[in-house]
Amino acid sequence: MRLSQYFLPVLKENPAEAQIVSHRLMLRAGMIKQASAGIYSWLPLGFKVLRRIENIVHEEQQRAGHIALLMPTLQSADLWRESGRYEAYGEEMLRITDRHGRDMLYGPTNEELITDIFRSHVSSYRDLPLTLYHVQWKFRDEIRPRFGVMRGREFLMKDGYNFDIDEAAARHAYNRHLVSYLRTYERMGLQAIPMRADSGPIGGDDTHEFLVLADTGESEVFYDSEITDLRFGDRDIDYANPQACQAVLEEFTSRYARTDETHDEALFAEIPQSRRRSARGIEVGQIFYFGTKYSDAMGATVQNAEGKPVPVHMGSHGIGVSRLLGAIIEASHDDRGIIWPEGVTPFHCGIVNLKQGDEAADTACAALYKAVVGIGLEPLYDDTKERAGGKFATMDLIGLPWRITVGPRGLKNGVVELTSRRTGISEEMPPEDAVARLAEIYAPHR
Ligand code: 5CA
Repeated sequence: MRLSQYFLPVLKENPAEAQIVSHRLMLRAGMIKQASAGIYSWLPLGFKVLRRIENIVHEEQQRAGHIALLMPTLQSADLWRESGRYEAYGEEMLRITDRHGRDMLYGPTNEELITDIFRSHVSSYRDLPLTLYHVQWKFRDEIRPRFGVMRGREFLMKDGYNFDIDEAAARHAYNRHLVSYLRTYERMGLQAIPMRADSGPIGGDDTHEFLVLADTGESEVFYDSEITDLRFGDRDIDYANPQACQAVLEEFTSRYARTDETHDEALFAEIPQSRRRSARGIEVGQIFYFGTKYSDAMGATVQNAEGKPVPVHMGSHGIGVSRLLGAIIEASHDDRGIIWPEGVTPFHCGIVNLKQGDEAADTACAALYKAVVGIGLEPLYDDTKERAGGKFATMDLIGLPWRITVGPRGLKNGVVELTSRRTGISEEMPPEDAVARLAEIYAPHR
């Protein structure tokens, strides 16, 4: 993409309404625009990152054997009356009446709708296990929407639902989700720590939240510092193997890590003092096992091997897709702007032409652009007439992890400059070497 042809409405000034750095930087980098309280338009740069995050979520869900579908945003109140949650959900549910006077709602979550799909089409244990998921907009009429996309009213969530014959199979589904979430967040350059939590209006008694540590996080958390040394890495896990998934769950949940709702002072005190931490965190996902809560209420049964009808065991599993943009920026920025991890960056590199209109520089930039596209990467080429300082400031603000700077002086010696946004280190090299380096850097992210 050439910047002169793109739509990147960056702001020079800090917007007064933004209280935390991610909100400020998303507005300044022209990624989002507030449409009304807690509801945002996604401008091209923000939309690109949102799609990258969503794609990683899809890839990792499918790797774990989960199946994508798409349910609507508007739901009938009748299903929620069956589960008993229509009244219980409270003020956060946006209730709507259609022209025929029918009660509808904008879905805050989808347990009822998915259970209805399941009971209409599945009747035998032979069709299990089954995990269905979608990535869809949700609406929760939060009393205090704030911090931009972090606590929105309309937000994008991946929500998945498992259906299993018994508790053991459902626990495997829970563990499988935990493993796939660890992989998902690490691909986005994040460390998200599973912590024992409270299940709230979703229900059930087994639940973990995934938290990214950040001073601006809304959750208070308590943990054993040893947990921050754990990495999932690129292990090749067999998701169909219950023992393998259980072992990962044990590795990542055996140390103390809890949100304030489930915090236990006595247990916490058993950790050596030097390892006790209390901090703040951003909740980027949550997994639940709730057994037969919804299948009992809504009559979702299957015939077991003996031909007897039994209620299915279920869980639900959510990832805050739009919130993740804020969480990644909170974890990865400096005073000049965002620093995107390679896995989610909107463009793979920036190309800065120091002297637009200079024939050698223009030709070299055009050739570089072609070469970067040729290896399957997306560059953002600043071909505007802006002075060099302004071009650098924009690139730093929008946070592309790599920048290639092209100027007449370097070209005389046959070199361009490759700069890392994270370290600030620049290296001179021939243009073809810079392209080869980018290919190497991005190889693990394909
Ligand atoms: N049905 C379950 C799992 S699918 C569920 O709704 N879980 S949840 O309530 O924990 O939401 C899942 C994730 O959505 C949360 O972990 C959080 O990352 C994100 N989320 C929840 N509320 C908001 C909000 N108001 N703004 C942005 N993201 C949110």
